[in-house]
Amino acid sequence: MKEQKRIALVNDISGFGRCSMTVELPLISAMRVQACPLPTAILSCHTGFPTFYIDDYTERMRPYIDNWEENGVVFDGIATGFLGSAAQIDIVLDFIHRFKKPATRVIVDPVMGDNGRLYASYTDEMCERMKGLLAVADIVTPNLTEACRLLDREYPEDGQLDDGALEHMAAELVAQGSKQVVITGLPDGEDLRNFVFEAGRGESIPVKRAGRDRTGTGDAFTAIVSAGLLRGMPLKEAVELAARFIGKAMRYAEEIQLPTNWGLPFEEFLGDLTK
Ligand code: PXL
Repeated sequence: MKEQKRIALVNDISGFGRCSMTVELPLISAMRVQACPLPTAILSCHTGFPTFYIDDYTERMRPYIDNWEENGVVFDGIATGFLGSAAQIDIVLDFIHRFKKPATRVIVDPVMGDNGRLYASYTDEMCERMKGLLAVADIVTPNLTEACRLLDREYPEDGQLDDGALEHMAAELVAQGSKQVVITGLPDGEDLRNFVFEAGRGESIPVKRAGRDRTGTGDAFTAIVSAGLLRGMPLKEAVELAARFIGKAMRYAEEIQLPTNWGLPFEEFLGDLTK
């Protein structure tokens, strides 16, 4: 019998700047997976703007989740992203305990920082709680900054690590609970690579750098990989699809001179994901 997969998305809704939920929803829908938002906060613009209005949703998350349970909603996947406080991480852990069935894939993108620095909102307590989230994850997708912090390691000054070192890090992350790890957006000379680790082995997948770093690329990456996995794609194939899609949107963003905090003009390329 044909069936459609369904994923819960735990992330914020930022009205302008194309990150988190507003990126995940269209990309996952384009990949024919049903996407169900569980908002963590509502922002006018994401935090990469000079000012933003933020409505923290922590207090409303529990009754929202209770109602999903009352209605018997079931998910094939749960993907977590930007979380605003330690209390919120506890709520997400409880949500996963209640909704994770044996076949549910839990994808944790530990959105904590970039370029060797944690986001201003990220406290030590949140870092410790995030480690608890790794323990219930099937797949984690940190960038190098996040992987280093989760393992209490120094960020390498130039951001460069060889595959041997990455394999050690990924194995240590797997020891914290997940089965698959992708360390994303690694600087590789002039270009980038993603490091995919599963079944005890790691592999670098090179990617051509396509312009300046911009907001929302990590969210697009996790969205495409999550939907790909739910649709039965091997992890490496899902990572390659994500990297190709993001590269195309990044090149177009440079062509139309889009400010980096306006995110990815992914709307132009949604058809690539529907194929
Ligand atoms: O793309 C990660 C992200 C998610 N959510 C909010 C953000 C950012 C990055 O700046 O500000 C609110």
